[in-house]
Amino acid sequence: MDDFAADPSHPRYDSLLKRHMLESAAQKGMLAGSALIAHGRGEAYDYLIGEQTIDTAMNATKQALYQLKTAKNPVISVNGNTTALAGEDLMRLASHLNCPIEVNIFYRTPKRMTVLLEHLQQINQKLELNVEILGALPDARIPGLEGPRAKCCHDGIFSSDVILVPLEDGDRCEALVAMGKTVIVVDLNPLSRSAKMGSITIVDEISRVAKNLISIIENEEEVSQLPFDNEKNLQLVLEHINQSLTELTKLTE
Ligand code: PTJ
Repeated sequence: MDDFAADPSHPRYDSLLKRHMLESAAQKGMLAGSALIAHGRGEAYDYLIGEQTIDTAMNATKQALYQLKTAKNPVISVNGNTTALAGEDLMRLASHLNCPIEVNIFYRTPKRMTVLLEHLQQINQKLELNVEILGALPDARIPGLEGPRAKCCHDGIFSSDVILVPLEDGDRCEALVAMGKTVIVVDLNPLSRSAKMGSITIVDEISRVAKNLISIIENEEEVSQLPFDNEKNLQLVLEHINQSLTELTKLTE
């Protein structure tokens, strides 16, 4: 990758690579000013989770995939950080699901929208995909939200019954749930408003989630609907963090 100097044998290689991907995306104008702060918060939670997909996150991932596969109008909503870290895999996922991907950002500027839309279009060409990329011409609004963050596309987010919204803001997540949608959140912070508001919350790092979804689909692994309680799911994540911290405390005694 361009000027990335870290060696794959470095123990923190994955983390350094993600930071570099975000730095490159920032230079291209894809990211919000606070994108790296948001990533840092995610990294802190990931450290506590053990930088791995824990069982309850994999279970939520499979339930999410079941919902996406059986939806009438599924859609994948992406922001700056998500596009930078998992753009290619989410485009592959959209292609498998035959659904649109919509650029929908919190800190909306025409310049960022253009750069993000172009970036996804380049992925379409590079991977020879034909994914419908929405967001350039918003023609609907999410009810209950003020300002530019309410903007969306009628044929994408507005009409969707199941929506995958990684790293989403709590207010918008709440507004999407109020529209009656099944809202699939990806957020490393199990205590965030979005995590609590979502119908299914995958507490895992977005690039790992995207890779897991692709691997389940490409290995033709069956996913079936099982009873899913999001509060219980978040409780299990907190118990995992608690357990990890208890074990770490023992090590320092
Ligand atoms: O591109 P925009 O304008 O839509 O802006 C995107 C950000 C992420 C900057 C914006 O939505 C924002 O400020 O988000 P918050 O409110 O900081 O929330 C981001 C949440 O995502 C936090 O709870 C983080 O813990 C979590 N998070 C950060 N990086 C990751 C993550 N979750 C999963 N994978 C990550 N890589």
